[in-house]
Amino acid sequence: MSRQETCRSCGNPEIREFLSLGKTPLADALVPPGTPLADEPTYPLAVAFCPECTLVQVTENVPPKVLFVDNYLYFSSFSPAVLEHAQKHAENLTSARGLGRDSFVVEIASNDGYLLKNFAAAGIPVLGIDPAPDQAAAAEAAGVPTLREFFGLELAKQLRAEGRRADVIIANNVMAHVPDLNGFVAGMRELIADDGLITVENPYVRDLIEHCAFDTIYHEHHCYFSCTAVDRLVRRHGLFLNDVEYFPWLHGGTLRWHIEPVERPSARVREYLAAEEERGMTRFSYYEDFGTRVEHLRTELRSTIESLKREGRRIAAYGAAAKGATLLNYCGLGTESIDFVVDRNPHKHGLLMPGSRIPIRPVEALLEEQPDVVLLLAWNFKEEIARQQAEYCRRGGKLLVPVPEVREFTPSDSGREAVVR
Ligand code: JHZ
Repeated sequence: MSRQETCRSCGNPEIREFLSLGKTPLADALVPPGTPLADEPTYPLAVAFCPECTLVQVTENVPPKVLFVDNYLYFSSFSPAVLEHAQKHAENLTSARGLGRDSFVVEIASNDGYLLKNFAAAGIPVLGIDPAPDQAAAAEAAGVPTLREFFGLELAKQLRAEGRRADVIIANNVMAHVPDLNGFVAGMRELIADDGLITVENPYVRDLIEHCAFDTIYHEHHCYFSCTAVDRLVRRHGLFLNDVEYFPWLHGGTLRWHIEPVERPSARVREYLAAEEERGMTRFSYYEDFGTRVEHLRTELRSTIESLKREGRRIAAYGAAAKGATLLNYCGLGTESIDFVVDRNPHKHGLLMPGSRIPIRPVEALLEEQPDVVLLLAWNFKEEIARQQAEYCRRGGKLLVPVPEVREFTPSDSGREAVVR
């Protein structure tokens, strides 16, 4: 556990803090019942902006083993929408890059093999890299050879010394998760073939700020990226940001960056970089009032929950998500207002949400108990959950989304936030 005094990307000692969410437990560290409170450590959770390279970052470092080996129950395969997104990505890469039996595709943080299994099924050689033991075992069972390691320069050098260079490296929701950002990118440069392609996905910091998605901030997420921050980061390692795709529905707004050892930026990348400058995202003032907006959202959510409780309503929540832990802890919501949380992932059942200690149950509990209101902690999957919970809603149940504002969500809602460019 240590405080980050300098920028994780460019080393600037003058990073400027703009948000503090107080001290929170680790968002994915679900708690076995009966655990004494003293055994659940909390850590300061604050966010800063680097005026040099524009990177937004948390200011505390929790050791990666504590985050991703000891306390990690996230399995990528529990969302059909994520699986479909991964399958399309594999198909597009296979045809765009002409991948075949002589190619080599590496995924960093390959989790349970949700993505690489598509290449493997097409006979394309793959290697997953993931330190989380249960997820790696699930990947192996799905036909995805997996190295149970953290990725960085050292591992990349080792693979290269064995004569392995990747035609494609995929890094989805992992570049934000590494404390040593430069070591991670240097590792990708080491491993990628000179004519290879790296694709990196992460939630877009613009959506985080503009949609007030403060709950996506937790210790696992060391960084929150813009195109400008990615561009400056990868250049330092002889890599170039050449294209970008936007998925507004994925995790509240996700960018996929295309990064290569040669510089050939698309018109789209240039537009994104110019738009970020124009919007002010490269300056501190863009982030300055975020803390106040987050406080307003907390007040709004607390007063909605309090008035529902005054009316005698029973409230449950959907999604034992990491972001749910941030939301519940920051808003001070616990078992006095929320009876239980449901989740599809059986590894989470029987455990308690960190800090708030709300019990986690299978999704079927919603129809068994028919609470009046379900707070969608996994609001990023609201359409999918609403479709799946049509019967609960038909019986009069209400779905409540907390972000970007507190409101009821009905299955007929398109629910998709406008694409802000
Ligand atoms: P979900 C994850 O964050 C983890 P989390 C990670 N740290 C990351 O970077 C971000 O995503 C981007 C369940 N579920 O994905 C599954 C259902 O029960 O929003 C999960 O436990 N039924 C790598 O943890 C939880 O909800 C469903 O129908 O905040 C959702 O977690 C669906 C779709 C999901 O993220």
